[in-house]
Amino acid sequence: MDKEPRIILHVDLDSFFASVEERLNPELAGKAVVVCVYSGRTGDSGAVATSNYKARELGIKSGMPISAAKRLGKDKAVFIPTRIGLYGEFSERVMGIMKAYADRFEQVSIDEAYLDVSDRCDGFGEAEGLAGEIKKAILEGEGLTCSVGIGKNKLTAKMASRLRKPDGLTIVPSGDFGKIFHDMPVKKLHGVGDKAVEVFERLGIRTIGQLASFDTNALEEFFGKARGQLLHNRANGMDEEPVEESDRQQISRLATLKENTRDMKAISELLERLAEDVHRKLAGRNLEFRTISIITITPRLETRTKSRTLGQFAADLGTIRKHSIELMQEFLEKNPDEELRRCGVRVSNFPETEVPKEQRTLGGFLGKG
Ligand code: TTP
Ligand code: MG
Repeated sequence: MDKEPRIILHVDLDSFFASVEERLNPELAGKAVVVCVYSGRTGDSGAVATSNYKARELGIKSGMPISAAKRLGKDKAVFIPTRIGLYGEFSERVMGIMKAYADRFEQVSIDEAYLDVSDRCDGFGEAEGLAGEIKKAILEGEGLTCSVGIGKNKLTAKMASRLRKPDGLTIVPSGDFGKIFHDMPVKKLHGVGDKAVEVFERLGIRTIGQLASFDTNALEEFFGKARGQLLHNRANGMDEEPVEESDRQQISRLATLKENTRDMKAISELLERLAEDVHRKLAGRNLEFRTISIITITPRLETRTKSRTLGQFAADLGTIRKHSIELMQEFLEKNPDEELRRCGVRVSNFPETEVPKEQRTLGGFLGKG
């Protein structure tokens, strides 16, 4: 089946925590600002959550120990502690603004989201205009700038948004992925982590272009069939992941793991509990479902969903349990560098739900999630 061409936007707020602080405190204007997670009792233990672009010029970056950042920013930068609740409120309002511009909307972390605008835009030119409107609405509404990437899939849009920051707007026309990203280090390919990079180094793969033209069979040998194929596709700019709506009619339960982990035993214990909770709610409302999803949240609060649509309606606990565990195994296999902080189970696609027309056009992607 031919798939409809898609137009996807990826929106990412610029130096988010620092920008909120600047927005609320005019005294910070023009200064290098570093927002810190102070972890211990001693003065400077902890890490930098983010820094504004002025502080980045001094070499201060996310994840750096506060003590190291203070050496670089001595007398030049302002150091402030995080106020997570506040950023959450800004995030919710910004997501609300963006959502209004999308046919399908998926929030991926506290400051980024994917918008599928294929139905409302006729071509990338129109999408560029829409992106300009979104940037203006966020700036006027909340006083924050963002960077937008436009591409034919989530992968391209995400990588495009990073090309020009802050306050950028970048289109990667269909067919240009190779041209634009060919010479970039392979670690810049979204979804490639440190472990994969180690293997690539041994194979002599340094750039995205080299990975794109590397023998697929050899990749499959080193990474397993699914992951090898995925890496090959992604290096060639291919990605069919749908923009997953997060607010369809659904029943879901999320919980936090005892510690950040990718240990399937610990994760499945939690999934079993969540599956039972979801099943109880489902039975309470006397509903059947056709789509089952797992939700994964990394220590950095990146949220992803993996879904599967069944051939027929189901309502039993065994089905929820089986598919959520299988989906999780697939997720961990495809993301060998990710640990989980939280995870969740969700059922949706109930019989009485009118499936909106635009979701039906996604039929070809459902189930692959
Ligand atoms: P990012 O979008 O990765 O970073 P950013 O918005 O600060 O900067 P950029 O302009 O490059 O997008 O992350 C969003 C927020 O998440 C960031 O403002 C603070 C928080 N965060 C951490 O707390 N720790 C981290 O290591 C990172 C990368 C982000
Ligand atoms: Mg950001």
